[in-house]
Amino acid sequence: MGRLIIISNRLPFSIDHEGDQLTLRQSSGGLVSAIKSYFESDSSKRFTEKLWLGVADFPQNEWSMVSEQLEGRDFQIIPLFPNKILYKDYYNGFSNSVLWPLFHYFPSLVENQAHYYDAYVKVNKLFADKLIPILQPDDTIWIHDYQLMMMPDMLRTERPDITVGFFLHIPFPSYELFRTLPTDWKASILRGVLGSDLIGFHTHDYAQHFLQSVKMILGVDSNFHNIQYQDRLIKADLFPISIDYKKFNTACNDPETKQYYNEIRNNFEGKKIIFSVDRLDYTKGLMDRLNAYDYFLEQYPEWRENVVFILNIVPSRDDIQAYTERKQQIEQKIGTINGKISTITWQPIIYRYTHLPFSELAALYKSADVALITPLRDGMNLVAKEYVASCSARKGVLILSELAGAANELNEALLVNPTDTIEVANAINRALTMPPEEQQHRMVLMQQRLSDYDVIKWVSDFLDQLSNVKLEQQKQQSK
Ligand code: GDG
Repeated sequence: MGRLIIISNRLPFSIDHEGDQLTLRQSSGGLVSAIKSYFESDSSKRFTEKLWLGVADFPQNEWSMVSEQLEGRDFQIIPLFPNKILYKDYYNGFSNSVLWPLFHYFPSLVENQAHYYDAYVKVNKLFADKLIPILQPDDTIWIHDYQLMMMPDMLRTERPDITVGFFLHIPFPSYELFRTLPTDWKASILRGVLGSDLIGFHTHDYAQHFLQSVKMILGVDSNFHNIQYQDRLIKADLFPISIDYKKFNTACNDPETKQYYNEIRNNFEGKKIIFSVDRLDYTKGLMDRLNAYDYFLEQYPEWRENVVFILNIVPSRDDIQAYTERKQQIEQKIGTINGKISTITWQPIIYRYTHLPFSELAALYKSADVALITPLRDGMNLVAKEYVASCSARKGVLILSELAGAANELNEALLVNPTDTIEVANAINRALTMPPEEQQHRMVLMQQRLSDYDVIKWVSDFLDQLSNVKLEQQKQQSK
């Protein structure tokens, strides 16, 4: 087996500067944790080398210092340094002001600007051009996410025989929504993805939406998950991403996490804890969640002073207007709720706008009696899975939006429509009063499922399927 090349918009680490010293900090997204866990596992030994291509968050003149710090790692880094203006139009522009809102069913936030599209094509080309000269025939290339949907075809055009997988981490919207993109753009995006041999989605619905768009826009039919396109077999299938189950399940063995846990429980002794953590994003349903909690406290006043909602919001994309406006609205709403019913000794919402260290996040997961996870749309939502894995005493209740991909697997959660204030408020009351046996029953089933299909299985499953597609293609060609 040859080399494995992972490609994502960003490299899996960022740089902290302290005086002249540079330190590397691993990024905390789901993809990075998944791939890192796989790289560290025995399963990855089937590849002779591992490489990661992505945009660097440091200037080009720091690369030699950074590369010194990377020595001894089990994978090589290939950094890209695109021009800042071009990158902004590609990332803030096309990726996050066209594809992100459209694919999450927020068409009114889409800004179809031609220069955003042009930048998207150019940056995808930069990625492809960086890779093509160093490609070897037995490389396995795995491209990730909506920022790089055109890259597979750009590679295929230059090297028709390569092995390329593509995985979409966000929903693929229904055809009715996807078709609202300008004609050339939507066709080019689909053709771009079809440069892959295997195309992965989190859920069956996303895969079906993609196949329907391919049929309606390009006139290309599919047979179950198989597409025959330009004389090549391509598969579009589902691979629900998972988590490092063991890491979350055993996190509380770490002394620092244990200490945080004890502090949290002592601080809120006698009170139930509801917890949520999300990036600041309009897709996460923060405003609807706050409305539901507000309504819950009105409808069930017996819970006042007996429950606390720890709401952690992680800064994100704060140079896009749609994000900054929402931050103000959310903080205003939190202030209104706290101002309305706090007492001298109790505050209904503990709000923080920060990125938590892992040990604190793990302690909060374990302390929470209820996790309230109510995105308006979410490709998967790993926080829901991490919470379930962290409840090692097999207690705790997950309230989960039915519009998150994770709802397909975590069906023992209390599933809610995140915009239905009354339903969410009632679910909070139900979760807080759920008998321990029922909590345990639901938790055990969900934990079993997650530990059976953990993140290493997810990666291996995708890569195995990718080599199977190549074998099937060879069989077809030899007929
Ligand atoms: C995409 C899709 C899909 C969050 N806050 C903190 C923190 N996190 C970590 C969580 C979790 C990850 O970030 C967020 O998980 P998401 O599922 O929301 O994933 P994203 O990477 O944002 O987004 C999403 C995912 O890809 C995977 O395919 O599920 O639907 O949008 O792992 O633990 N980690 C730390 N402190 C925080 O404050 N340490």
